[in-house]
Amino acid sequence: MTDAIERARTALSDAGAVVVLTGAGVSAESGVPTFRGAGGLWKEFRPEDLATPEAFARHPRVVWEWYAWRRTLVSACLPNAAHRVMAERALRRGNVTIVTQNVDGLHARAAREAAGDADPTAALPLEVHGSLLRDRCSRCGARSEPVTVDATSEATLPRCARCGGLLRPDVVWFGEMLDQGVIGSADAAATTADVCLVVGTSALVHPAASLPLRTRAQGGVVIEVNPEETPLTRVAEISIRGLAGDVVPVLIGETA
Ligand code: BV8
Ligand code: ZN
Repeated sequence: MTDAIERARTALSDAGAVVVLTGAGVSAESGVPTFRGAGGLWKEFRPEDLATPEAFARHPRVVWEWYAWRRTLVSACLPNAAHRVMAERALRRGNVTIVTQNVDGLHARAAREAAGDADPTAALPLEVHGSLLRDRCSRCGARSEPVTVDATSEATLPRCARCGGLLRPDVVWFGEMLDQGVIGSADAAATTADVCLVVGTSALVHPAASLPLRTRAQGGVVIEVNPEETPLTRVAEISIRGLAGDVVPVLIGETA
């Protein structure tokens, strides 16, 4: 076991409070494509063409076509070992706040599966960019369970049962404010954590990317798990080159 992994295990084991920040990399081994890496979604599509309110206003059918495809893809994916051990640790120790930039619902699914008949709350993530598995009315804001979207024409796009407004995926697009309650809770967790474990993010999207800096600013330890270097690598006290599914169970699994 490398020295970095040993030091990370010790810091995580000794920690009073842990905040975990995850990005698309934690779901890569579940088969969910990332955004910026090789084969990433932004290689094939342009974010400004699909993940902005302007794009949705201009061509809602194309935007829905992309999100409906992602929703179908994600619904067939399963949580991997990294999602599972994070949920199990959060339920076991009660001192872990899971913050995710992902909209794939896999952390929440791992929490419910790990909890079984018990209360999953301690392992449910703060989804700072919303969820692909929820709809929201673009007119009145009402949230609803996801519908099967027929994006073959604008006339078949889903509409709000309450006001008839066009439904949209309940995710945060570029240029949109994050839910202040959610990002506020994430910031509070980061500001009081002894350790911030950052798994599978390119650390390019704000304000999520600044959460580890909040932990470091108050003397906490930042640990990064990523096969590649990122802008956070020089900020992290411990940076481990590796895959989430391999490294996270070693860092916080049952035996850790
Ligand atoms: C806001 C939509 C303000 C949902 C997403 C200039 C400087 C700083 C900030 C800005 C700026 N210009 C504009 C901004 C603000 C902007 C931003 O940060 N832009 C960046 C790109 C420069 N932010 C915003 O617009 C945010 N809102 O700031 O509002 C405001 C104020 C007032 C009034 C109005 C507004 C909103 C941000 C949310 C945007 N929505 N997606 C969706 O469709 O999914 S962001 C998108 O990127 C995804 O949601 C994703 O969550 C996010 C981050 O990507 P990652 O998760 O990190 O994924 P990525 O592919 O990049 O990286 C994967 C990593 O995993 C890699 O490092 C890879 O090496 C690693 N990996 C791969 N395999 C594995 C692995 N790791 C471990 N194991 C593996 N197996
Ligand atoms: Zn409505």
